[in-house]
Amino acid sequence: MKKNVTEKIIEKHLISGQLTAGAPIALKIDQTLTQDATGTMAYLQFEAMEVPQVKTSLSVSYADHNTLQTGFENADDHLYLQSVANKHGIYFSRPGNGICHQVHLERFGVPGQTLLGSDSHTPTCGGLGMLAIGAGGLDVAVAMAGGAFNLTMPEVVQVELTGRLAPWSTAKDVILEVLRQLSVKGGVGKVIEYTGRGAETLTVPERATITNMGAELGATTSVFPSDHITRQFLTAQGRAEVWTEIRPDDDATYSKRIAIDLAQIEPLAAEPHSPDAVTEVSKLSHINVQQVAIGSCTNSSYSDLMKVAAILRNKTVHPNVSLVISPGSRQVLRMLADNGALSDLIQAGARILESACGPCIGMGQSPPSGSVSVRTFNRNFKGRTGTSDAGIYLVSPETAAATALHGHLTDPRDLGEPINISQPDTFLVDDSMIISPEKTASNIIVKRGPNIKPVPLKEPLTQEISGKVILKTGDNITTDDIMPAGAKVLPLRSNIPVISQYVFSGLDANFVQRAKDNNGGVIIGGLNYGQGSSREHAALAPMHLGIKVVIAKSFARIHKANLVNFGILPLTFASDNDYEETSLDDILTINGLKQSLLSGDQIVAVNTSSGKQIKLNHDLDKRDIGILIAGGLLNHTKQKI
Ligand code: MIC
Ligand code: SF4
Repeated sequence: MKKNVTEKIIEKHLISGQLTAGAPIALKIDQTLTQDATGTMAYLQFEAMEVPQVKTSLSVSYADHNTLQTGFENADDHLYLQSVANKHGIYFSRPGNGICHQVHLERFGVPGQTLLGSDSHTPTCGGLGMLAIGAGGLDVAVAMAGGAFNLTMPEVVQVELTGRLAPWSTAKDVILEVLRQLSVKGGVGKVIEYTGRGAETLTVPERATITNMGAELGATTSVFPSDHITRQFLTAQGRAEVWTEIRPDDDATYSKRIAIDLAQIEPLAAEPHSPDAVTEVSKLSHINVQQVAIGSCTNSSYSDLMKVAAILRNKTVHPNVSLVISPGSRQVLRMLADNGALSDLIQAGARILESACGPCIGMGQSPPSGSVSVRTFNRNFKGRTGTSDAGIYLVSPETAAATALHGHLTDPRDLGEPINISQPDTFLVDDSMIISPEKTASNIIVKRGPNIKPVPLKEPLTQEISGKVILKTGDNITTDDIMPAGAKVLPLRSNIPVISQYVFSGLDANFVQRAKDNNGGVIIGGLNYGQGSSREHAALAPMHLGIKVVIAKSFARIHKANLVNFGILPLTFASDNDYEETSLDDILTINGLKQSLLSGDQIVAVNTSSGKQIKLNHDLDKRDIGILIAGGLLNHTKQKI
């Protein structure tokens, strides 16, 4: 059979199942990554499995999100992460070394291997020809313990690239175009595979920008072939030996084909408040801008920032704009420092932040009230910056730099002569901020600060579930809505009882009180419920508040898996009418639930307020049902042992 890149990698890692879209499959995981905001929970769960050393070929723990120390919590978490990594055979990338996805691309990614990361932008390494998937921390913990990763065999969509990008058009504009065409739910259940002669004109960091932001399509992952461009990049990183060629067979088949002529791509922007609200930058020049933020795992490579430096050289940032720049890695920052580009940025008035996620996750640099912030990041969900009435536009580094100079959204083509930055023959390689684990680790003491609390467990599923509807939402609810991040809440990631007090706080300030008054309850959601991040806190914290079931029109992949992992039932409405007719404060009762799940019978909820019956569906497989009945994956694993 002719195979595409995705099928080739999956086939090599298949533990069970078949390459038929929609079927449950289990994959062997070669590498894992975690970051500090999801890592503490992942390692607490890994410790509970009592496996002395990780069983992957490589596991790396990064500290990149929680880098503002306004209290002891983040610093304590970093000590925990460093010591637990040291004990269990995990590399630790110290704070300041860079954003997990950028560093992993530079230093660890291997074409043809699988990578599971507790962060939704793990697909960044798809730019190297890896099958790189984002998941909840518990799934990553299981993979570190040697377990398989279970998922639904995705459909593979081909995006065939032809032509070459015009001057001032960028890889960011390519993924924004794909988002415009497919929307934030268009990738659910799919892998987006890029092919064609156009792909060969893109460098690995450009490809990584595209695969990174494929997360915003809701896709399982995105992938490019591994070719001579991949080999050049790995050689320049001093890692030529890990390169292998992986290309789709001629006549490989795909479930759908999208054709994009790179030459037709214009500078684009995602308007507030969704990454798929895409329009041409040239139509937005009337919008005045108060903040520009350049960086994040999408757009902070060496060439991205070199272009920004070249645009800003010998100029000054517009007086009404605050420009902040967070380089993606210490490698990038040092190279800019060594060749003088950092000086150009500083001279122009850029505020240089450390190599970390920073403003992208609301760790500082919230924009002013009612302002416009233009960012090179991947998410512009309302309130994610920490300023709920700010409008965020997502653009390329070139558009961001042009905008910083002019004070209004600016098409970079207005800058005139294009800038050419060639890929370096060698990157500056310095792994001294990556700590290798001890070989004899049994006597290492894991440091646990007072904010680090055990992972709560749930009771097994009961035959009957009954609860009040305590929230009804619209479509595309994000995990930022469910479990906000930002400088205030992120330090609480290791303490579920405390962080639970913030569930839905940006959307409905009374939600937590209603959950407490009603002993939990039911959440009603629209389409694509739980889009965005991989944070399992968006399931764990509602579980702690007693939420038993979420009934939505449809779910985002990672969030649905997290709900199952923590014993919350993800059910869907058989008819959209029932969504319309279910209201806040209705009492819903599902009888014979366990029985229906096991037998495959229709699940029916009775709305005791109206007397109406509501037919509910699910696409849970046997394993998911076993996990839900046990009250979550931790209970399920314990029972098995
Ligand atoms: C994000 O971009 O939202 C995050 C913060 O990186 C999350 C992970 C988290 O919430 O810790 C993600 O994308 O998975
Ligand atoms: Fe960090 Fe932002 Fe990337 Fe998430 S999207 S990993 S917060 S840089």
